[in-house]
Amino acid sequence: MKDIVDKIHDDIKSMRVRGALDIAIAASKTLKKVATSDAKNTPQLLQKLKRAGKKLKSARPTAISLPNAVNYILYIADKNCHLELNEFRRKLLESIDRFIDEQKSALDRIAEIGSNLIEDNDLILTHCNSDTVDMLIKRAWDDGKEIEVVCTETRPRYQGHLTAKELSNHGIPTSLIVDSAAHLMMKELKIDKVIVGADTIYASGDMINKIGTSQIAICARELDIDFIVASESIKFSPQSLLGSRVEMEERDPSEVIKSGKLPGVRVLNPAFDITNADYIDIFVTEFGVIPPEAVYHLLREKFGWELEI
Ligand code: RUB
Repeated sequence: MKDIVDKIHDDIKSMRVRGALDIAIAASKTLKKVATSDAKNTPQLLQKLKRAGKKLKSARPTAISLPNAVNYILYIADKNCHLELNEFRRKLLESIDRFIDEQKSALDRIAEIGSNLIEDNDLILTHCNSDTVDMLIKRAWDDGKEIEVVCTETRPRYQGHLTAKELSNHGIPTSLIVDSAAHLMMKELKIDKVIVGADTIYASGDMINKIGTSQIAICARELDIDFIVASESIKFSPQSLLGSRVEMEERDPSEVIKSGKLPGVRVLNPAFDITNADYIDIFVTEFGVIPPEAVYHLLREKFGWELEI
């Protein structure tokens, strides 16, 4: 049987588990399993956890939520490595459970705060598939807001279909458009708000999300449409305070062209892009609504521990 760490690594890499929050939670649950596995003593278990963490972090490079979750759990493990095995395990499992619960509460809090920003008759455009955005929109609907949603398909993997299905199953009037119709539809349908999720947010307020997000943000600015990012603080990059940048994932050309090639043509498949902070109106986080300029301060306040290790 395949080792659980290898299995979750493969699930994340192949996108059976996807979306920045879900991959962070999947990695956390996997480390929890490793924490309960056989070991002779604390140093041996710590070694196992570090090996597992390294493997999990290598599954996909762009969503900072993945290394943030793993690094946090390893930080707690390191801090408690003086404890004898059973006590070490107990402390660690408790911390992982608390960490996972915090992520779920963050999601809920963002939905609550975000719903208050939505007005009756708002026409919302979203791109890709973000659990955070889905939750926010569903909460607004449940709170009685009469809204409609336009989803972009999000080629090449069509995550927009997941969003459209989810929102429409919830009873929300939902339309689907091809990605290249975004500008025209934003103008003709008179979209009120664009709401997207995030994979990584830098201290500068620049934000990484699914490929195509940045051009939608530029269109939103041109048309004077609010551009809102809904994101848990787990997607903030503490290392960006020191100038570090994540690797931008480039996926297989076969996702774009079934055969993987067009004779004589190089097929490129970048999976993410960076939206400049200038095009972002607000971030909705579990700590409240903040402008891009406030990301720096939030990072210093909440992720000080990251910079100590
Ligand atoms: C998913 C994507 C999502 C963010 C936020 O990309 O870009 O917008 O991850 O999602 P992929 P969530 O499909 O390549 O993983 O709010 O669920 O964390």
